[in-house]
Amino acid sequence: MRTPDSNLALLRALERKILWLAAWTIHHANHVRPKRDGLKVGGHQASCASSSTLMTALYLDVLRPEDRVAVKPHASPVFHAIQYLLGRQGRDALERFRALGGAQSYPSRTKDADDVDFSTGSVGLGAAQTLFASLVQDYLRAKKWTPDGASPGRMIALVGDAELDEGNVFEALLEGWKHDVRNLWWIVDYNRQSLDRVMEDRLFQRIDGLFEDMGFEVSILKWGRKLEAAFGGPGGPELRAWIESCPNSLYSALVFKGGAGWRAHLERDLGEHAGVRELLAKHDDASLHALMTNLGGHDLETVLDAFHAVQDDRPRCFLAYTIKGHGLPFAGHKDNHAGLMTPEQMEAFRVANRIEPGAEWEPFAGLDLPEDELRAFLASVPFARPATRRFAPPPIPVPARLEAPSSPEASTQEGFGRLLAEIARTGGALADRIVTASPDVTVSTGLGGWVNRRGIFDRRRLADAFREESVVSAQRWEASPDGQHVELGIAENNLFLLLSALGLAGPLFGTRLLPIGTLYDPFIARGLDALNYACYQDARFLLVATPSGLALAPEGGAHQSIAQPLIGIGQPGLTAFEPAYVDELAEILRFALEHLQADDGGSVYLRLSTRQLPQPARALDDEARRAIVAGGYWLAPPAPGAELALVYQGVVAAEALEAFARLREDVPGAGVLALTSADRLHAGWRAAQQARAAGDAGARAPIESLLAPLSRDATLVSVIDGHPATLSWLGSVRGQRMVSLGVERFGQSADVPDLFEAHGLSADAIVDAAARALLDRGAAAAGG
Ligand SMILES: Cc1ncc(C[n+]2csc(CCOP(=O)(O)OP(=O)(O)O)c2C)c(N)n1
Ligand SMILES: [Mg+2]
Repeated sequence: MRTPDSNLALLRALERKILWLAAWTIHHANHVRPKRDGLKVGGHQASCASSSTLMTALYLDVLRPEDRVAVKPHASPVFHAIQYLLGRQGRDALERFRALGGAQSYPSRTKDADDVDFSTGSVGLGAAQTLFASLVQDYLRAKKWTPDGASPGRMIALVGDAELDEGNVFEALLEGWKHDVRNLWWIVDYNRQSLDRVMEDRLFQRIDGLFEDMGFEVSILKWGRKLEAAFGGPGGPELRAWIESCPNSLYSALVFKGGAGWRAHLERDLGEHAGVRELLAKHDDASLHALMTNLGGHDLETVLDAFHAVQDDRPRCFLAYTIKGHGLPFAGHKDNHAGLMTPEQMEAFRVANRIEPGAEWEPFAGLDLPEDELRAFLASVPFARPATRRFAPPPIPVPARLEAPSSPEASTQEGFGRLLAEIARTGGALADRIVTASPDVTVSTGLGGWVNRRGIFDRRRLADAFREESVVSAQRWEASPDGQHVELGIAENNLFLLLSALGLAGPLFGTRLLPIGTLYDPFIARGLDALNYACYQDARFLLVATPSGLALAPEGGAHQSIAQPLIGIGQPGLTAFEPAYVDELAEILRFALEHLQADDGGSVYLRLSTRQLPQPARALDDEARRAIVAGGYWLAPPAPGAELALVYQGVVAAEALEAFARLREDVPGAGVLALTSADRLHAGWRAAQQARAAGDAGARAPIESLLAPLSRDATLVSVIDGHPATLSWLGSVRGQRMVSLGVERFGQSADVPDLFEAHGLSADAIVDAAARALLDRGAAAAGG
């Protein structure tokens, strides 16, 4: 449906206002608000200017409440300006742009008070996020988990052209094609400038072809109405040929120079054409400049027509030609990315907008339309219709115990597979709302049993050809809209972005999902920024990383993860566990499924292993279960005042226990501390310190209680199949001597005994380390 002409005038006025407010917000933060640290506050006036027409069209005419948008990071002030006009953002937040509690530098779901659908900031991720959100919407619709009759929202990314340099964008596009995603719009703000430079001229052909190959319908918004009209008039064909062949860098330079620059070039290159001379004579410098910069992405009608022309749910790419800094003094200048208007330039811009001094924040100052008309229009825009845009569905109940068939020897990976298969078998709401995903490592990470029961998700129904042909296989891979496993190609970025979208299904679409993603532990590093992004948005998911560490042995050094436990500690929004035994895992998995759903919860990372360990024959009581979730317990309790404790996390339990058996005679009273989560214990320790600092003298952390039975000058020997710094902080809890064993250099192909010996994780190495520490301490005591 075309936008009525009566609305166009209002939209044009508001478009100007939005650019003003965005530029003023940045200016105010940099030049008006008092500063304390001498740092430039920043903000991107040029990036805002190139997006302001596109965003005006979207938010004030095209979007419906069910649509979801990832706004180009550097257009954050434009977004906030629009929200301000719609009455959804306070002036105070704009005045505090980039200050504590104010509007964020880049749109943030969790930190901004207005209605951000997807956080952006790390370029490329927001775009890919919309693609996976559309897959999640399809998943929910296939299961009829969206409200009856509700039309699907469009998942829209407004991206800078340089975002298309990020590899994760292409990984996502290919995956989106495989999953036949729908209702996805990517709008490229094609200003042909990145941070450092002006782009290659022929790039758009690549972009165009690429999107078409990936199943997108591409609309190129190249020329505005004025230019189109000029092309049809005298000198039009020559002008068109000239501008079509004008290199991006020259075009940008002339945009910066303005009317006189255009005239000089056009006279020199096309002056022999009478039509062109006639055309030039019709325009003064200002109007010639306006004509030559009338690109599609700055022409409101062109943009609106393109958006409104879409009648189907095919994925769309709009390549909107724009000018970085359009309408501002540094338009087109190659160095404008971080450029700020000077106070003098801002003053001239204020005058040009007919805004009185002191009225800079007034929503309607300087507009030549009646304020009540503007207000009435803003109140009536479709996007502003009262509607829930952030849902809070109730939690899915998690049973008090998760159980699975046990065996005397097992790996945590097997245990995970069995627990999940058991949930699948039992059924019920919990089983129905779990959705799993894996980047081509479904079976090798233990999800085979789950997939056999719950099937693969696909919008179409696809038979398993191997099964139909009676080829024997343990795996059943039928795909259908009922399936609950999303099989991805090998791209860890995609896994994390899908988990992020699945983990936002509750707030975005009103139906809670419990996403579980599996991958090999070392390859967390491949998608780390996307994982960080998912956590930053407070998406909730369970990450199961297996196998891990040297213990995956023959696969070799590039597969043996080392630093991942430190990621587990260091990553906000993600709680890391590394259990050794399946009964611990069962309790942790139960906790995780609740933690994903708790208001003050978060995502969970389980570092699991393929190494089989003898399982303890024990029944865990409530206290033991609580301790496992809190992060640790004494597997062999120390005598009061003991001089030595062995501390382990994960699969090195076997080596720690063997070392303990050998040390026990010489060091009676020593204990073995089993840790399931250095991350939880560390967080608890910091929280207790902070609580005490805040006056709660009785605050005590679980790790402080755990270490309390030991002598003050006891020695702790820790061991982990990962970086030793994961546990080395334990020595500071009570000021005890600490020896931390772990992995500090790359491994290689070998078996577990050889690797553990080479890296000092064997029982021998643990005994040696303990003996040496005790000797050193004795010597120090004798000397002192
Ligand atoms: C992953 C990542 N790398 C680098 C940056 C720093 N950076 C911010 S914007 C930008 C260039 C953006 O250019 P473009 O996407 O074309 O945006 P626009 O021209 O619209 O400002 C870069 C390199 C970032 N934000 N994220
Ligand atoms: Mg750009």
